[in-house]
Amino acid sequence: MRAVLLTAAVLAALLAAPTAAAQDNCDPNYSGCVPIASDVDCQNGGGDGPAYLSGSAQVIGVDIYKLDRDKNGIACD
Ligand SMILES: [Ca+2]
Repeated sequence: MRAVLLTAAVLAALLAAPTAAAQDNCDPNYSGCVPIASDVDCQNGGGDGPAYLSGSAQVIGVDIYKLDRDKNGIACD
């Protein structure tokens, strides 16, 4: 019984995994290409990186990098 539950949990995790690999290191939470990194900051902001977004991007998922400070759906605007 435990093995069945474990298998189900692994399958669910795999199905829920973002399909980011299809987009060459672009984070699926944003349209436009926001890099996948431990942290991403706006190029013109005062953030410490290690990755930066040049220009803006639309938030289509969760703003995991907190790039949309004014919550209007556009990151780094
Ligand atoms: Ca914004």
